[in-house]
Amino acid sequence: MKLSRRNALLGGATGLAAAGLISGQANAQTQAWPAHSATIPAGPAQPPGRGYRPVVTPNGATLPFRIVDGVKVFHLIAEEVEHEFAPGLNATCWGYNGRVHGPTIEAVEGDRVRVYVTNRLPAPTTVHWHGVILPSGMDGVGGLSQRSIHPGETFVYEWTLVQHGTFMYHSHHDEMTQMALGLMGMLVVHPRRRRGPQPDRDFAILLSEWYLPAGASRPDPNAMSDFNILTMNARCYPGTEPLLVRRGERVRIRFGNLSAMDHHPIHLHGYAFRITETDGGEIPASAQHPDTTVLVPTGSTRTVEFVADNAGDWAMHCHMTHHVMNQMGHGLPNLTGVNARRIDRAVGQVLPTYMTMGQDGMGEMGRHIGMGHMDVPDNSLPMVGAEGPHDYITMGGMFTILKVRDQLPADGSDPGWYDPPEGTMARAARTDELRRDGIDV
Ligand SMILES: [Cu+2]
Repeated sequence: MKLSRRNALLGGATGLAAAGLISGQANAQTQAWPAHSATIPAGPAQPPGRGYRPVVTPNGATLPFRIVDGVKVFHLIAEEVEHEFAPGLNATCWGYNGRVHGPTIEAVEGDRVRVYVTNRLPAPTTVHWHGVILPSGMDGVGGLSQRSIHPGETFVYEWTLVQHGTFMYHSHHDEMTQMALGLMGMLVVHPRRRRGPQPDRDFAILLSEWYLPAGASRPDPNAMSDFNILTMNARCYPGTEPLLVRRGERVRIRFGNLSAMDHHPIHLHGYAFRITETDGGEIPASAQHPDTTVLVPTGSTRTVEFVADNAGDWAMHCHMTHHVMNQMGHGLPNLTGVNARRIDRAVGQVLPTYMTMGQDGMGEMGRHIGMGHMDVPDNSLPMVGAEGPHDYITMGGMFTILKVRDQLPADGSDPGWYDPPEGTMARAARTDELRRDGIDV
């Protein structure tokens, strides 16, 4: 079994070369590709986690599998799912196995995988394995590589993983609708042979965007620009789970982006990381570069690594400021700088709770809503944030927190907020300091 699979792999690569598909300039680079996939040891299928550090999908899950005659067998069920984006904001979405997004599929290079896909949606669907090298007929593009899976049907996909890295899966039938409703997930393939230092923490985060008008119960797939729910693993802040790391640990974060229309520059505070791979493969060490923001184009994955030697609560978020807002009404008039005292008084006579907002920006919006000063529709989230340890956090959407601590609770629970050591936190300046340093306020 082991041998024949390996032979099949070798045969496949040789066949490609013989057919002239891998030819052209015989430089080191082009030669390296077929050679690489041809030398993958097709080892025995191992139980989950054996031989690799399992990926953690914050707010998500990993798809279980069973091993049948050396093949890893998975079962995805496409179905309607009641999904919570954050406490107070729910919608009827489409997902897999009761989750939005679907659970992360995890396997090892050289594994033979068989994925059953059952369609419990009211519409036909398919599953495409994004970035994965496989036979054309397993590629999951509705109409092109297969006929679509009708409601009630179960299809089977099967291939051998000839690469390692970070990939994704998603519907490739009526893409605009089905991906906007949530039909996507991450697919992680670990190298068969250990390459470089193993990460102590390995996270997978899938970025996506939705349009859910305040009070609506289903995302609107027809939106083209006005996305108002920006998510990491289908959750928006304050619904995103923090990433917990012990100080000194080596951290890998795999970002995927299957947003309809947007790329996301994800910025991490407190660190410089190296961008180590894309869904096309590993970036050679000589070409990796340090950065603090990684642009994750839609339809791509980017993996970053760093050693978490800087304790603290570190923001990690999309740097597009409209992507760290929740349910922003983009059609609002600009009220910045407006004196609303007179209008507040006039409207207040007929609507006692009325208060004009936005003259000084949006930062206070979430807090006012939280305090009940402002009526919002049921099932809606304020534009911004949540109470933080020191003040209100004025970001929502594609925002989460990396919590690096010397010690973490043994049960994996949230360690709470970071307590900065004496003398290491910004504070109000004292008069004697201002005088000493010649600052005239
Ligand atoms: Cu963004």
